[in-house]
Amino acid sequence: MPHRFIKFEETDSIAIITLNRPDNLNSFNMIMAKEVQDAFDECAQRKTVRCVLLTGEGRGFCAGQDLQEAMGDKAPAMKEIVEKTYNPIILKIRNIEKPVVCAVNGVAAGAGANIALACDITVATESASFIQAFSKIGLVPDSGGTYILPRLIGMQRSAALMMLGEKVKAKEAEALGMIWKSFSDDSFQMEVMKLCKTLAAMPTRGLGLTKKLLNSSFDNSLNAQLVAERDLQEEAGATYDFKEGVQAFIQKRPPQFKGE
Ligand code: T3D
Repeated sequence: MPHRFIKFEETDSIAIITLNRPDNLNSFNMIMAKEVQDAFDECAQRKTVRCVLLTGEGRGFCAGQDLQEAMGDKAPAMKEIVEKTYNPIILKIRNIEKPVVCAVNGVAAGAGANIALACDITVATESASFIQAFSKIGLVPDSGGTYILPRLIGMQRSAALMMLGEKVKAKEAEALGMIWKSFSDDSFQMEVMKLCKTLAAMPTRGLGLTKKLLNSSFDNSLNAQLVAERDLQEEAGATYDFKEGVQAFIQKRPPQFKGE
């Protein structure tokens, strides 16, 4: 299906979703949001997809909500925007049982920042930055920001970033533990593809189950989490890739995982 505001391609088992409204720093309108949601559904369904990469076209990653659309005559209610745009995107990112990499290629502001932080492994180019821009226009952080950011960097830092709305450069985001790594602008594309290729060649079912465990980690007691690990270990142990991993280890050869 043709897309208006995203690019969607699959290469070497990696699905690449590129936000594609560069003139507005890839800010979200309702159509782009629906296209992103559909793309995640497609990634979940396609067996060939073993890693999802989310990135942006041009000099920005995403400037959050398209404020022109949000303030226009035909603007939906704010509650509807959040419910139909951002909440489903965050849930699809967290619930897809495949690794989701976010390559932050430039500024990530407002909902754009929190979508980036909701991904499993977020990397950024050195010139990129993160801004909890909501406070600057009198809004509260959405897109799971108040849930995810404190879990990444703690309450004090989250409160300061969310109240002050200051820009955090990629290197600082890495040092704070907000993202996995930052790379030089020159090596960024190469490093991103290297990371995605590595993930796409790994035991996808095991990674998906790991993600499920991480999703429940902060809300579970230790007892409940131990039970969840036991149950999902049984599932992982029944996969083709587990058998292949052990065989390859014993035979001292590289494993050939199928993602099954
Ligand atoms: O209904 C609801 O609103 C609820 C949902 C809320 C979720 C949210 O995400 S709220 C937060 C919305 N986002 C922002 O407040 C960020 C607004 N943008 C900025 O503060 C700045 O653009 C940046 C700091 C991100 C980048 O600054 P800079 O100087 O690099 O770029 P710029 O010149 O400001 O922007 C470039 C163009 O993109 C410009 O258009 P022009 O003048 O070249 O025609 C600018 O208007 C446009 N743009 C940037 N952000 C948005 C946008 N257009 C629409 N919506 C945007 N969010």
